[in-house]
Amino acid sequence: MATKTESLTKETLLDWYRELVLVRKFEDQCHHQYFEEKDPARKITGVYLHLASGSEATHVGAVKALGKDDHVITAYRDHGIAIARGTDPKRVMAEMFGKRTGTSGGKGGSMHLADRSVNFWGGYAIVGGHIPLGVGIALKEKYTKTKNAVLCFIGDGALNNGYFHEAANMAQIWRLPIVFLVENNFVGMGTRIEESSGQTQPTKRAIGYGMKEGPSIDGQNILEVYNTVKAELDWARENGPVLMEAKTYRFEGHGVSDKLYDSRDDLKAELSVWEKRDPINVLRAHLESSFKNLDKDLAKIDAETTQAVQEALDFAIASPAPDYNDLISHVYVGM
Ligand SMILES: Cc1ncc(C[n+]2csc(CCOP(=O)(O)OP(=O)(O)O)c2C)c(N)n1
Repeated sequence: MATKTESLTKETLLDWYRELVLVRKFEDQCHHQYFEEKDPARKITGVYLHLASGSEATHVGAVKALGKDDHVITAYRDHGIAIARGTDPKRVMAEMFGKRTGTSGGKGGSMHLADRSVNFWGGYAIVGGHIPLGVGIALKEKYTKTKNAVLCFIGDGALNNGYFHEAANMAQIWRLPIVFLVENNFVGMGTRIEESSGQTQPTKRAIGYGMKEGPSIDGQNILEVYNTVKAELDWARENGPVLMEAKTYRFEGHGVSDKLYDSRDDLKAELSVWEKRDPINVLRAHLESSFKNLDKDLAKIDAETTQAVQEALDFAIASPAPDYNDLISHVYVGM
């Protein structure tokens, strides 16, 4: 990898490890609450619950590369991105439960998490719909002459959506400070990239817009994600947009109710290969090869993350549901 790498302390790496584990446990709990919990009062409802287990290093590593005043926007696999950006897991869990204390007052749910206080602009269910919004945020930053940049996650499937083409072109014309990070998990719902895309190397699409073709990296390795995204954000601040790719995998189906891996031998075989590159284990192996006597630190992280998820769950369950006034508020801006 050509990117300049920063030397990272043991504390930083343990902190990232804590976040990877926290996000995995948080989503495991969401899965349980959505799917297996029989008591309606303790249930996450909704048609879909999209988990990102397997992709945590891409999400957490890229978000850690952002500066405080930078921005991030994504599609519906957004739980880990919110938590990595600093949104309290309690508010994220409350949003999953549709409670008033949630990040969007319970009106958004899993697919529409957002937290303006940390420049996390969502969470969008319409595939590709967030891409022009990300470009709009980058336009604002360029127009007001800041050096803040935008990180816009994009699924490989979303690259075929018209929103992407129009937004990418505008971003390049105006040389906007935005990194389009393609989270390539090789499938959109159950459709393989080879079946949906004439150009299966996502970064090559940049050429059609005269945009910088960014690197293609290992999305399972948080260090590589962090270092590369940081370098590309810095490039984008000065020069304009970049289209880069992190190769990663989705350990669950498209949504938790989706039994895709049970019915597709091709994907089942691929999954078993990617599971050996679980991003949590990749970072753990790096930590263990770099530092001695980590047992106590790792045990503490295990206990703390279990407790944080339990506290988030207790908070969500105990929180009030929205009432009539919530229903009629935030409908029109300025009313
Ligand atoms: C405009 C639009 N078309 C179709 C859908 C249905 N849909 C939801 S997710 C999805 C696949 C997207 O795949 P990708 O962008 O690769 O993201 P991934 O789910 O792999 O993270 C589709 C077609 C939608 N939500 N919005």
